[in-house]
Amino acid sequence: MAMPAEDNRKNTLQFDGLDPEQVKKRLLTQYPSKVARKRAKQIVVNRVEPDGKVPQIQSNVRTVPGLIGQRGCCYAGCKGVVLGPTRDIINITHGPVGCGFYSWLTRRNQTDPDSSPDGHNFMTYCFTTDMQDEEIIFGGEKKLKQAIREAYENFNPKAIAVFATCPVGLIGDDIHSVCREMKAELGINVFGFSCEGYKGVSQSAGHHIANNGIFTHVVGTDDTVSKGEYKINLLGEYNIGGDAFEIERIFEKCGLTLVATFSGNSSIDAFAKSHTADLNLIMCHRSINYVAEMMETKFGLPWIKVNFIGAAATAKSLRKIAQYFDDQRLIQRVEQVIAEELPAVETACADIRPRTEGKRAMLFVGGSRAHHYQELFAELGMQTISAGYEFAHRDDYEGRRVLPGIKVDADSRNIEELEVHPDPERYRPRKDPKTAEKLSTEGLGFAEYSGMMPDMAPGTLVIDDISQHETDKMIAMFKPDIFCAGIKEKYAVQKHGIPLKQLHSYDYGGPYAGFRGAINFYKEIDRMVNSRVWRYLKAPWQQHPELAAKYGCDTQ
Ligand code: CFM
Repeated sequence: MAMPAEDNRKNTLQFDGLDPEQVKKRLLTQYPSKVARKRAKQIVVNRVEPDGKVPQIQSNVRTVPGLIGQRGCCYAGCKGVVLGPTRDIINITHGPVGCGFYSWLTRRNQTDPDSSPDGHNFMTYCFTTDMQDEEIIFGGEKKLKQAIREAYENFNPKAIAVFATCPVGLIGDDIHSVCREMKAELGINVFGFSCEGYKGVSQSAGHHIANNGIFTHVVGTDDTVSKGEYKINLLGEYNIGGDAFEIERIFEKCGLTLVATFSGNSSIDAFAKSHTADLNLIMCHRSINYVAEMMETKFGLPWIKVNFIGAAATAKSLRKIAQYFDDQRLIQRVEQVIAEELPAVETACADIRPRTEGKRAMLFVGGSRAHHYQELFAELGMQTISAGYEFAHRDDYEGRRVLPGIKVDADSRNIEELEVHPDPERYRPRKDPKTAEKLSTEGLGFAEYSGMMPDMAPGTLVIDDISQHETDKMIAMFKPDIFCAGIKEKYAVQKHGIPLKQLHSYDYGGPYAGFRGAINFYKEIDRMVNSRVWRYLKAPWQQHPELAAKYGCDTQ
């Protein structure tokens, strides 16, 4: 295809004549020496060796107290991220009302209730036990039981999940025994997650706990095989701004049968039979790789990494799926879909690219998008000069090749690793070893993810768990054309006169996945980086000379 998604990554980055090591030093100068030493391991000047090896970056460690970071909590990762997007499980937050309320409908994970026969959609309700002093002192199990019964009587759901917040862990409520008791009483699936906010160092711990729970209590509970050819699951796609709808449209056009998505636009029945599919596709490696690994061990279902952010990446991922099924009909159909979809993308890109070419982006978000969205910027001819994750692990930066060398520390040891064995009856490798080997040598890449850093230009700065201080410094030094992060960062960054694109919520826009999503993103970025509004911004002292002040970025 015509779009040169790779060309930005070839040249070593020049930081406006500054040596990137120098830039790193400047980021650290104001820290006390102990903090500077720690942060130095989390700020890395990228280098890519010919075999794809990159320097080591420290990640998934505690944030230094006092630094303003971007992270969320374990409960947010479990309830909000992984389980939240499933429309027909009632998710009860066991805790004070704020945890439930502020994690309710704030993530823009969309769903289509009409695609379930019963039309259930509980996402529009906020369920919480609303713990009070009395429960904190005398225990909250009684109130939790009441809440479960009440939810069941009012809504008649197929399943209820319970999420523990910080105080639940502190007072020692046994949510799992309550769930077992309620499961027996009500005759529906009731299960709990010990995802107290303080566990682990970020929401990443919550992802793992959610993966364990959904695998133990739901996956494999229904052996019904879906009708249709080429059965796949999509893992780590949460339908933010309608992304999953666009991906589903493309799958359908290609003739692929989507058994389950974990967990955008999903239902519990789909999870229950997801083990009957023939291939797992991982979109967001960070949040869901555990489910893919466990399904492979227990049911023999292999996984490959895909990326539907970026038109070229979407085409590449579709070709990988077709390569896996190794069926001429599918291969042709996929090629036909790509040929049908690309012209509109190319037209949009050709129109916009002259206005975005050469502009510079910084991306600091989550555990996968800081990587995926570099594709879309590259298609626009823009360079990512610095990027980092909030809570990803070394494998998301450096690739899974580093997995054996990752140190297990006290914080990661807190999160249970399930022991999984092949299912005596249902374990079924989908490819014989010879075919699997052949597909691997042809470049299919089973269970492989090479991470963000090998895809970034040498000399770019990779910053893990960036602080607000470092954000301000980076902006002051380089004045990027766009900064990508979330709502917490948005207005602080925009006060520098730099537009901020929210890559979590999409600023009420999207979808950005797939072919149509790419077009939406090009238009949005064009609008943002070429807007004149920033030039009209005047600080009070610029209009009233009696005031003496300077922009923070001019004093750095
Ligand atoms: Fe995966 Fe996500 Fe992300 Fe994530 Fe998230 Fe999100 Fe994200 Mo916000 S699951 S790691 S915990 S792609 S909510 S849909 S945007 S930080 S980069």
